Amino acid sequence: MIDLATDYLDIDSLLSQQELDLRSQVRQFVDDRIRPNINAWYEDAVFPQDLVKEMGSLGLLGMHLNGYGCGGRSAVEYGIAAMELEAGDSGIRTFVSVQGSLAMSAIAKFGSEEQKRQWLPGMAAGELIGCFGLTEPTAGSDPASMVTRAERVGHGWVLNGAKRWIGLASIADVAVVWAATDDGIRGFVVPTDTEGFMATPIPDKLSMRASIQCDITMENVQLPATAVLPEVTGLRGPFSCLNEARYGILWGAMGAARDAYQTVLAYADQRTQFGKPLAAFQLTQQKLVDMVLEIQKGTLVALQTGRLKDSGRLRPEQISFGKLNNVRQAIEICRSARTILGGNGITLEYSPLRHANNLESVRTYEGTDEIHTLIMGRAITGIPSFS
Ligand code: TGC
Repeated sequence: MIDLATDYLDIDSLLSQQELDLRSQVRQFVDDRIRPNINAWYEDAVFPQDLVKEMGSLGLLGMHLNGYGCGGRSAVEYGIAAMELEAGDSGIRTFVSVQGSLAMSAIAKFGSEEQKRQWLPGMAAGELIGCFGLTEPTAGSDPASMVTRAERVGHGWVLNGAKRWIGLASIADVAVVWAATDDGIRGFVVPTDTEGFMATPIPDKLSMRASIQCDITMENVQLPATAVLPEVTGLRGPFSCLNEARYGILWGAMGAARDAYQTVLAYADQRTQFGKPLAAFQLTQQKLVDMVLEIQKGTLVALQTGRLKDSGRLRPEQISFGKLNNVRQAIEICRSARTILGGNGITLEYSPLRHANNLESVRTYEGTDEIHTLIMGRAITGIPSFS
């Protein structure tokens, strides 16, 4: 019999045995390796780099890509993994997204055979770390206004510019950097030890503390002709990679929400006030029910989005639906969960406020709430409001 507290609509019955097995495997990894340590990593602002190879061994890096040591998993399987990882912490899921959906997918989609052979197997194994440089100090929602430039010099290229909020850049071996050229925006595969390339972690974050986000500066970074991603010109390149990352996020956010809900469901059962458990109060039950409604709806949105993706029918505008809805609802769920915890909810002992703080980054990167609203508005009305 299904447990209504954990799976009210029996969504598990929509998953295959292979999908359920993968979920169990990633959930076990999160229970064993992330949950016991996450509070210390968050408090100390540490990204657990020693987990990278373990995640590679589990097949979590570039898991939805084919060949070159990648997992060849379905979009739904990738989403399920993102959900379990983000139930642990958004910072860990972010690493998997940046590595697999951004850096690796850019090389897999648009790279030369030589670039794929050079980078993808090591990145899939977690032996090499990648990052993805699109956002700039003055170009966030509007990447078309980027000022980073690549000039052809002799047989190669010279890169100059700056990027900001670039996940994992200070520990990355390779950066996929998008730059304006005379022919339009192009992607470049840049080994991070190239002279003139520098990545500096952004300090004092109140969100995503168990992860690393960096400023990058590039001063006369000299690259060979073979550094350019040959198969794409224009913003379609980075946007195609953002589609992949946004897709993972709409699953991941529901993982964070689920963890917050489960935390306070247990707490409300144990914690007694006015002579009865918090769970017996009507106001608490309303909060818990609202969480179940939104987690179940959001999970169905994620699953349907994944099934569309696996059948080759998913449109970017449909990804915006899930990214906007699921992250927005997840933040509300985590904040509501915090209120059930009372004062205890402001400590790291309980996960909801950590998740809510992380989700502030998640709602901002890969397209803000506002951008996804306007993408949907354009899809519905046919009228672009940002140009
Ligand atoms: P527009 O100029 O009309 O289109 C440019 C070209 O791109 C194509 N395109 C897409 N292709 C694939 N997927 C999508 N989702 C696409 N969206 C647009 C489009 O067809 C066109 O192609 P072509 O061949 O005709 O030139 O641009 P737009 O008007 O469609 O887009 C406007 C807007 C606001 C939606 C877009 O600029 C946008 O999405 N802005 C948000 C950017 C964003 O999400 N930035 C966050 C990046 S996160 C990051 O950099 C950090 S990485 C994470 C980490 O390191 O932690």
